[in-house]
Amino acid sequence: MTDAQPRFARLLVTGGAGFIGSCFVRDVLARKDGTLVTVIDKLTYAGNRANLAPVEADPEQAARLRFVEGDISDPTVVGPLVRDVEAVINFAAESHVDRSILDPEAFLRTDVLGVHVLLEACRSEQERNARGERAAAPRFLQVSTDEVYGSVETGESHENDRLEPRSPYSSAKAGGELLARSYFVTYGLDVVITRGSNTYGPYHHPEKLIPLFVTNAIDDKQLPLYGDGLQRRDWLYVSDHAGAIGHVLEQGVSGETYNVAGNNERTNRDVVTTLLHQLDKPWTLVRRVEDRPGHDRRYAMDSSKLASLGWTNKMPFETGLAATVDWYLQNQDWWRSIKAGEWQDYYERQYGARLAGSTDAG
Ligand code: NAD
Ligand code: TDX
Repeated sequence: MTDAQPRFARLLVTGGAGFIGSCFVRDVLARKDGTLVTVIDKLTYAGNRANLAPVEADPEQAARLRFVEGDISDPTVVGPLVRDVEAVINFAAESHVDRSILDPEAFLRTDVLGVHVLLEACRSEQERNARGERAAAPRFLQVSTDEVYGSVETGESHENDRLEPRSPYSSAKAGGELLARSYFVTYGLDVVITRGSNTYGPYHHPEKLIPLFVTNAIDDKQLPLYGDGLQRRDWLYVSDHAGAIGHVLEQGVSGETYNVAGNNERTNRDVVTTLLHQLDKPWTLVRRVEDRPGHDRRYAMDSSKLASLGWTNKMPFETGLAATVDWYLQNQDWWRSIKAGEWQDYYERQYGARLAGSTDAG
């Protein structure tokens, strides 16, 4: 045990077998401060028990992790789990914009209705607390995204800006966080919300830009760049994102929303140039393909509110990208097994016609 005791000793982490959720779980358990973590994860195509392997390899950490395979939209599973914890951190989501364009319904089920089920379970616990049946009401942290602001052509989004989501994914995420906020306003539930920017790092599912391009490039496969590739994203290393969420969990003011920026704004072309350089692969792998419909041109957020809470990111982009590229080179079993199975159908549906009609990317 360390000296600094965390505010919450028992956590329910939803989506803890996904990319950012598993990083949060690995980092919290590695603190070795006695925190107990229950993960609920549906193990969709994006969930992977192997993401928690480092925890399960350490008996002390493994003893403090309980894994439940289940759906956050199922109140019979969620209710008893929330009863046992002091805080709920909701990472669980359908998270890929392109899949939301192909098939939006799953996004509404998990990213909106699933949030509702979790909030209702927290509200029941708040009522138990009011009856003296538990020591405190649970805190609920909703992990949201910069995409709820929509495309930001200039300047930076602030927490009170209007939400203008433009894809089924970001609209569902906006719905989920607005619902969470309404439970603070209406029922006085202890709710905090984070809006993170584009996250990258180890264990990132290969459907997303950086891991898709790194793993395709390792195999000398084509890299499908949408449109002119001059869209801009602000890149945040995964352990910085998970750390910021932990900081807001501990320090965030109830009812407040916090932007988590990366402060590493790059065009997609810049990102691809850097990762190809790190892999020593040629630009000729890159193909210009038909753009994503409704493609947001740029995201950028101001995160001085989070800074004033005492949080700063640690990882510079080029260092983080080099560590990420190295991780994909060293962990080929991890991504090659994902790229078998369901992946093949998805890849054909998303990229088959696009690559067939692709042109030189300049
Ligand atoms: P991910 O797709 O890698 O992981 C999502 C996890 O949720 C998976 O393990 C999946 O099995 C699980 N899940 C999906 N539906 C579920 C359900 N109904 N019940 C239980 N578990 C379910 O996503 P990620 O990139 O780790 O994102 C985590 C969260 O962070 C999401 O809420 C996402 O919207 C948000 N976010 C992501 C980014 C990013 O760049 N990746 C940036 C900002 C915010
Ligand atoms: O094949 C591709 N080609 C391409 O040009 C893919 C997959 C992406 N892109 C472009 C689209 C975007 O401009 O790269 C950029 C990044 O795309 P994604 O990795 O799909 O991320 P994005 O759409 O920006 O959303 C991400 O950040 C915010 C996460 O997937 C979301 O979960 C998070 O909320």
